[in-house]
Amino acid sequence: MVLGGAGCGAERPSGAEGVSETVASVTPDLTAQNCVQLTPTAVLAKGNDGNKPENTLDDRLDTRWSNLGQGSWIDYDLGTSKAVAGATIAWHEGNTRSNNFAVSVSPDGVTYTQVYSGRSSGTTTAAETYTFPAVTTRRVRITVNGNSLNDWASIAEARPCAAGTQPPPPSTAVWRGDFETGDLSQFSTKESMGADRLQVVQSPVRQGRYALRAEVRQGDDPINASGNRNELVKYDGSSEGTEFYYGWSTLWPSDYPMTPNWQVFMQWHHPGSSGAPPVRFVLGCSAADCGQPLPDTLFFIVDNKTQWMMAPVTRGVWHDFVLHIKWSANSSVGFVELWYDGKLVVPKRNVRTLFNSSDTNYLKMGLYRDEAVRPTAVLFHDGLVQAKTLEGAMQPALRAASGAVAAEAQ
Ligand SMILES: [Ca+2]
Repeated sequence: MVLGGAGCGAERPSGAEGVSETVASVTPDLTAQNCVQLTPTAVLAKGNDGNKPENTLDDRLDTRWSNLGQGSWIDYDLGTSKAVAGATIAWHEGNTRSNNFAVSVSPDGVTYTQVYSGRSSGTTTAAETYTFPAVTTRRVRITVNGNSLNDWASIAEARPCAAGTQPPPPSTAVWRGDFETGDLSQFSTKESMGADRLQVVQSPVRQGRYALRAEVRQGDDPINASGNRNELVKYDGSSEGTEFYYGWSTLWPSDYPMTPNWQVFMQWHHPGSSGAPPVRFVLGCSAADCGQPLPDTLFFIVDNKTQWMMAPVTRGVWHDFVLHIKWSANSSVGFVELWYDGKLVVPKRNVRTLFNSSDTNYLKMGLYRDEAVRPTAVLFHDGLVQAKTLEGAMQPALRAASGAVAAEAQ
């Protein structure tokens, strides 16, 4: 570990004063790999035991901030909004214990968006750099949820890391299904009983001018298969080794019939025609399947295992989803990560996302439900985007909350 900063004046070039000052202001404070360090203008923390938060900015590994308790946080103010893509942290006693922590960002010190969660290696007292997709933010907060030995949060040094100097690409979207064409032409095909079942409407909308109104009546069976459905299909290239972020929003109107039967509103289907799809979002579960009727519960199911469930679903308001997924038939290669209504609800988790490595899954959006459901149901989808980055798939509200630059081009 080599510390720079104080005492490194000799490293400054001896040229014009203006140049010298500029270089001095960006001299790294601590040695860290894969991190262009940003220098905070202020730091505060949720408590301390006498080891103050300022100690994480003094270029010394023998001083630290410490506070007892899961959920202890330390918060760095960059003074102005900057593009941030990571945090580098030298953990106190980092070679003897692994810390469970999260990084969140905020434009205003009020609203925070989690951008990273994980564990330190537990093998070094040197700084470790943890990266995440670039966001523009003023504050960077590290929240420590205990370590492998106790509930102390103890950090010797830490810095936010700048995003690369390259500007972000104008758009990371690889495909949009946001209905802004005013029709269904963004999709590959549809499985529908007729034009009245899958309609592009101008109200309600979540994004832009148009959204999808999907209706299913009992008996709707356009492909002579199990269940009732009207769904749009997109062949989106979900093949072995590919990785995408999908963002979209769904609205269940206030009169939506909540029944304890499965109702799939978004799925990625395998090439075969039989069996449940490998990735699906489902509303509701029967007593036969879940032990008790769960009529208003959301399920995120991958490889036939529930990854996340949430209840109750609030009807009458838009709900925002962002799914980060790597497609693989290898359960240690494939992964999912999910945000719901702006919050990370499934941290990145390895799981099999393709049934076979030769499969290419395809996306289906609409409504597909147990044929036992009697009432006619109408729901709305909007803003579907498939992107290479989190920022590219974030809904406007989430993007604003995170302070990310709205670099998406229509
Ligand atoms: Ca739209």
